[in-house]
Amino acid sequence: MLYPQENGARGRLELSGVWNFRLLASEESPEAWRDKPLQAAEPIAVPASYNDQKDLAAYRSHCGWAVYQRSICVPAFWQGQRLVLRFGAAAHAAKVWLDGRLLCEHRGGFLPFEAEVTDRLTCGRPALLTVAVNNRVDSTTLPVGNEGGTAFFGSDNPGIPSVEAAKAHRAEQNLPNFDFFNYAGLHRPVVLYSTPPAYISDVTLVPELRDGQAEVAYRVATVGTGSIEVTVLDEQGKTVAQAQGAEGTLHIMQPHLWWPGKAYLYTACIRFGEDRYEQTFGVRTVQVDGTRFLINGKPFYWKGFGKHEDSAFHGRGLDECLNVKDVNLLHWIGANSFRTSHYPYAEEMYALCDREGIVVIDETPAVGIGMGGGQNPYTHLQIAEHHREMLQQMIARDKNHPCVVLWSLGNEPDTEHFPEAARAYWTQLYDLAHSCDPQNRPVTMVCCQNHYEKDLTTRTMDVVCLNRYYGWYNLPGDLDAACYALDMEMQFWAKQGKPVMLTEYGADTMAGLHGVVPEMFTEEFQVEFYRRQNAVLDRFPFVIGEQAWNFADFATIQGPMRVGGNRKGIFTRDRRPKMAAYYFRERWHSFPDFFDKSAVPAGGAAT
Ligand code: BDP
Repeated sequence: MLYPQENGARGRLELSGVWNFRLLASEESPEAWRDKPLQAAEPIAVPASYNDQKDLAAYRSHCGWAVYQRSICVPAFWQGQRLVLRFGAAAHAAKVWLDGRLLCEHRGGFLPFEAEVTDRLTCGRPALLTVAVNNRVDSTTLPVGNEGGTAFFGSDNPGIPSVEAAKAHRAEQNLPNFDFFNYAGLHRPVVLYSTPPAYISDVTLVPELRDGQAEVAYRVATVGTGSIEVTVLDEQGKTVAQAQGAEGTLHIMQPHLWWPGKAYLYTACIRFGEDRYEQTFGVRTVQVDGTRFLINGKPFYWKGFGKHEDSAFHGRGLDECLNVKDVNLLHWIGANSFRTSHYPYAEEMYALCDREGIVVIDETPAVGIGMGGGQNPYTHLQIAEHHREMLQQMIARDKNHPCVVLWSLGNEPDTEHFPEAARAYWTQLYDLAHSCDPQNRPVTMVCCQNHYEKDLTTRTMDVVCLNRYYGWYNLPGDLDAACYALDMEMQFWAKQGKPVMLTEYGADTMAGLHGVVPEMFTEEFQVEFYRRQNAVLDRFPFVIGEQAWNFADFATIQGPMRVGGNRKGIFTRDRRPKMAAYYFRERWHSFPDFFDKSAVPAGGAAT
C-alpha cells in the first residue's frame, strides 16, 4: 500500500489533533454512536495511545471498545478527485462509519488500512467520522492475549471472583501474552488524501547490481487508463534514468550505493495521466552467503538494539521528534541497526532510516505464540490465516525501503515443545515471505531461550536470531556460568553453518543504582554482563551481530518482575544514557560496520 503523499497531483488532509472520545463499558455497543455525536465525550489527542492521556485506572486498564469521533470536511476545490480515508494504524481492531454508514473494518493494530470515500463525501460539506477501536488481545489476535488470566503466585486463589472469571475465560481483563504494555488507540496518522480519478495504486522497485551498474526492475500498478512514464532523479535532482510503460528496467550508470551509515536515495518520479507519485529507493543488494550477511557484497556486522515504539504520554503513538532523537542516539552510540520488535513500526520511521542509513529487521506482530500448561499453540491458537495476512501486508507496505534488509516472521514462539508442529507452521510462513518479497530478502524468526537441540525451526532460517538471557533469567547473576553456557551454545551453532545474531540479551538496570561489586540491577552489572558476553561472541566468526535488549526502558503490564516497566534499556525511557551506553559507544566505534569476521580465529572454552 502506497504511503499517502502530497505532491502536484495529490492532496493530503491531516486529521491529527484533538478528537472526541469515550471508553465504552462491556455492555455498550459502538454502533450506538455511529450516527450521532458522542455524549459525555472527552478530549483525546490523535495520533497517540489513549491510555496515558488521562490519569485514570479506567484509561490505563480499559478492555474492549472505545469510540473516537470528529467531523471532517473536504475542501470544495477537491471536487472531482478520488478521495481516500487512511489510517496508519489502529490498535487492535477498528470499525469506521461515515455519517452513520459503515465504511470499513480492520483487524491488526500495526499496519495501515484505507477506504475510498469519493462517493461517500460531498466536497465542501462536513461529515461525521466515527471510529471504534477494540484493544482486546486473545487467542485469535496478533499479538496474542492471555485469556487464562495472570500467573497466580503460590496458590490458584479459589473463590476470588476475578480469578474464577479468568479461569473460566470470562474475564473482563485484557492480559497480554507479551512483555510490553498493551497500548491502544489511533496510534498513527489519520489522513484524507486525494488522487486523480485514474491513479497509481502501487510501485515496486527491485535494484540489482551488474558490472558496477544498477539495473532497477520496476512495476507500476494503476487503475484507469493512461500511459506511464518513470524518471529517476539523483539526490541533486539530476535525471539518471528514464523508462515508459507499466514495467521494465531502469539503468543507472555509476550508481551511488545505499550503505549503512552512508545512505544515498534516488527518487523514481512516476507519471500516469494526471497522477504523480514519487517513490524513493536505494541501490543496494542483500545476500546471505554461508555464514556471512552481505550488503553490497561486503560482510556486515550488526550493532544495535531491539526497540519499542514507547514513550511517556504518547504511549505507542507516533512521535516524529522521538524518532529523530532515537536515530540520532543510534548514531551517537555507534549502532547501525535495530529490530522493529515486536510489530511493524510507523511508516515514517522507515523513511527516516532510509535517509539516515540505519539497517532494519522488520518484524510482524506475531509475539506470544507459546502457552503454559503443556498446550500446543499451533493447535490452540486461531492465528494462522491472520499471521499470513499480516506478513503479506507488512511486506507489501515496506518492500521498497532500502533500510529493510531482513524480515522477521515473529518473536519467541514455542519451537521446543512441539518441534514438528512448529517447523511446519514457520516453514510455510518462511516460504510465503520469500515468495511475496519482490527483493527476496533473507528471512528469520527470532528464537527464545530454549532447548536449542530440540528446536527444529530456528536452524532452517536464513539467519539464526537468538534471544538469550544467560546471566539474567537463566543463571541469574552468575556471569562465569553465563559465559560458559553461551560459549557451549555457540559450539552447537558452529556446526549448523548459518550466520547467527543475538537479537536480545540484557539485564534489568535501575538507572542510578550502583555497586562496587557488580550485582544484578546495578549499572555496573549491566556493563559487566555485556562486556563478558560480547567477549564470547567475538570469538565466533559466524556471529554476525549483537542487538542489545533494549534500546530504552519501556512500559509493561504491572507485575512482580517489573519495577515501573522493563528496565533493560541502555537508555532510560526519557533517553538518558546508563553506564552501558558509554561501554557500547566505545565498543561500537572501535570497529567498522563491515569486516570479515572469518579472519577471527574460532572460539574455545569461555573464560
Ligand atoms: C524476551 C522477549 C521480550 C522481553 C524480554 C525481557 O522477547 O519481549 O521484553 O524477554 O524479558 O523474552 O526483558
